[in-house]
Amino acid sequence: MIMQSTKANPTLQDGDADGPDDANGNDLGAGRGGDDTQLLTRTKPKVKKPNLYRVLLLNDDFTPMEFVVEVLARFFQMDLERATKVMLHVHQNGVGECGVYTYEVAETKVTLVMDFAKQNQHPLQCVMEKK
Ligand code: TYC
Repeated sequence: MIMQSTKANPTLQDGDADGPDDANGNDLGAGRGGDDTQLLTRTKPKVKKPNLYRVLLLNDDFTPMEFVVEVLARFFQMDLERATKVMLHVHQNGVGECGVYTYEVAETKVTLVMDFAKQNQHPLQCVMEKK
């Protein structure tokens, strides 16, 4: 028994408790079956890990160290000790991680940092990369 392709609506997926479903969540027909009143009942918790992205700062020769520390404190909630360590790591290694976030959060952080650097006429570069 094929019910309805449920790909587009996660609330409808795998809602039948009567037996095996195929890879698309369609009821394969074993068990009680045929009970459309159960279509909206999720039986298996569906847990998906989000894709994660590192936000990185790049070193340059011109941005003042104190400005980078300010960026790390302001946009990445680091205390001064942590921010100073990360800034020095970037200064010495060329690149360093500010944090790991979901796509939208990482993208927002990059935009905020780049806008803040531009406003202050510093060439600081902030990028994201998939983990
Ligand atoms: N290299 C810079 C300086 O000597 C400091 C700096 C650190 C710049 C980290 C950017 O992401 C950076 N003033």
